[in-house]
Amino acid sequence: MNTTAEKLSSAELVQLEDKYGAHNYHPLEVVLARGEGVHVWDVEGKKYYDFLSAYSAVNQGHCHPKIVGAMIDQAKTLTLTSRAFYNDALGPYEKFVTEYFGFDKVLPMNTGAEAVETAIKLCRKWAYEKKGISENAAKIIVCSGNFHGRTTTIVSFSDDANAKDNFGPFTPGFIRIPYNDTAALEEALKQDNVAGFLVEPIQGEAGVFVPDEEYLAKAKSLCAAAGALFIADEVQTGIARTGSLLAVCGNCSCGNTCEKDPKSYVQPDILILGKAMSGGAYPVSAVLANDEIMMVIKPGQHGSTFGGNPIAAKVAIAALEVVRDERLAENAFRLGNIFRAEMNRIIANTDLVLKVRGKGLLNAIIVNDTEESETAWNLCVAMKNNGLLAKPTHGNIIRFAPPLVMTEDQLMECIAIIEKTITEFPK
Ligand code: IF1
Repeated sequence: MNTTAEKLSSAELVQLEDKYGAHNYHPLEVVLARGEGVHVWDVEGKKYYDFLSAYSAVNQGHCHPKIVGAMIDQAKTLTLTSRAFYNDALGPYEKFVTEYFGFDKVLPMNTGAEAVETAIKLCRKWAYEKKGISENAAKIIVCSGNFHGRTTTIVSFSDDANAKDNFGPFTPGFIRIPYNDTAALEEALKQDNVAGFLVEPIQGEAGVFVPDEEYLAKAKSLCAAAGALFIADEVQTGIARTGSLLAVCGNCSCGNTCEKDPKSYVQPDILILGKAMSGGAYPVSAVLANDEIMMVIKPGQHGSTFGGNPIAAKVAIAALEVVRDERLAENAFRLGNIFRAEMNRIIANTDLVLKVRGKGLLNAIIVNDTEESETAWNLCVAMKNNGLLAKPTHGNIIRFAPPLVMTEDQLMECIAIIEKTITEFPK
């Protein structure tokens, strides 16, 4: 087989992955070859609406020309220096990103899981050196149903058997409490040696679970009172996805972590970002904190060969400028309200879907069947055939997360596809 000259079919490409790749995913059977804005095309040229956005990494739309342009320019100039030397892109990026999110310092990494690991290390070091917790005793509170990535330490505090089983021995030092439960948090914070509380402002993998309105603010104030760090994992919820720049901005869609609505903005002690930091063009993640926390890390104590490389720096600036210039938070806020209203209208006329929930353009529908059933999967296959790509999570939940550059007309077209699929779905 000539892999360069010959154009392979979708079926052949699926076979190649099956034969030569580890089977650590179960993809929907569609092989994508091109993307632009809210659309992707498969190998045979069929066009789809992308309603997953690479798990919210492609918030700015596929192949955004400004982001791709920044990447190409920098790729031709200087790609990697390592942090053994300074480079001319990192400093300007660090100034930009810290001002953008309102923190003193940033620690640049590449993937979401690495940024979560960074936050855990930072929290522990702070606890030993500033809070005076005795060596190796620090504990971090986490939530049941959490998803923070795939490293050994991160799966150590997961309660998802599939993510965790037979990957032990596990890293100790975590206390797990129910999500959206401030009484449980208050109780856990009474334990000795608590260094911090790591939380997703909306639980993604758990099925887009939006906590009560007051939850994050209450959690932050409980942490502050107990002298524990409030650590927000916004890898999935951040960068305008939920209708505000960050999910911790609450209901303010102004696009900044501003003080315009200080009632609703809950500033984390440590903020974790990834995915859409680059608009999906490049792996870029970041940990943000103020000096009294970030400065506990000294040279040689943490880092990454690629973290903060010149391409990442230029790509992230472009991607965050797109979010601001194109007012993506506001668009996600507005379209999200329309989407849920339309879903509720559809739900009123069908037994197949029980509920829609979410915030901004991070939403999910609950399919009226068991977690073990194939119904949600089959619905996704039918939507794919009708030209829209989404993926089930936890069996009976379908996540809907289109790129935030979508127009209202496009959204209405997508809603028509979803409605048609549900209406025509065999009972
Ligand atoms: C996969 C879900 C999304 C995350 C939060 C850290 C990370 C993630 C809150 C790690 C990653 C992913 C990874 C992706 C599936 C996915 C996901 F279904 F699991 F919940 F987005 F919806 N914190 N989320 O959501 O980031 O190391 O992957 O860059 O394929 O496992 P990463």
